[in-house]
Amino acid sequence: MPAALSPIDKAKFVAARRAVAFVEDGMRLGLGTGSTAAWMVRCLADRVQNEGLRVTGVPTSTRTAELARQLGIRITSLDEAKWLDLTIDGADEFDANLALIKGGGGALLQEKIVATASDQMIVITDAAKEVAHLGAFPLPVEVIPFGWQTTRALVGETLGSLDVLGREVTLRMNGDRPFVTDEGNYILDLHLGRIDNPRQLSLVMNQIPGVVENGLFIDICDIVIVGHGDGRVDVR
Ligand code: ABF
Repeated sequence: MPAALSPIDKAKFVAARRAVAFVEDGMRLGLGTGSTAAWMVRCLADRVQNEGLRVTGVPTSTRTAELARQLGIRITSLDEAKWLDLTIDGADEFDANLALIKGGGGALLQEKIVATASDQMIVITDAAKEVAHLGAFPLPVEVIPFGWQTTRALVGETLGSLDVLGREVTLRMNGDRPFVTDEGNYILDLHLGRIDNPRQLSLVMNQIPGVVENGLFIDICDIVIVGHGDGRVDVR
């Protein structure tokens, strides 16, 4: 374990290290995005270097691809890999049903495609991500730039039709310009506070013209590993 980690970094590190223990020689892996997933890539690289573990990784963002390359992990495309044995990724929230909100890092589209194309998904988190109800974290919705303001209005109307009223829908910014995803799309953040029916909301959101994908992961995550600042790890 790296020396002098802050409690939150130790929590992320121990969760990442526990997840990497599930990796077997020859696996095709989905490599997640975010600070916890970055610890996973580092721990995986250690096993590759020290044990000669042979794995092929499909990154879920350019920043994960760059980190994996730097650390000597063989990477390929999802089209090349076709199907994956295991995806390990972070999350912004998870509930008792292992439903997730993801996309705070802006990579939800590739993350959901890669996680869905995997036999198993392990989410690595810290205790602060556990919630009774999803929604305190703003729900990211990826939209194409064409007509995004109309799409935002339709999202608001759709929320109204679901009696999710008076909630703010904001365009995610990067400084004074819109945040742009690896696919060149924009992200709307839905400040809902609480999502009572995440499955329904996820299905309805993706019917809106202009919406590409949303950050609700329903029935995708198989295992959640929760790290703690004292070094403890819970596997759910
Ligand atoms: C990524 O991990 C995103 O979907 C999610 O927003 C992020 C969580 O980041 P961190 O691990 O830094 O809290 O998969």
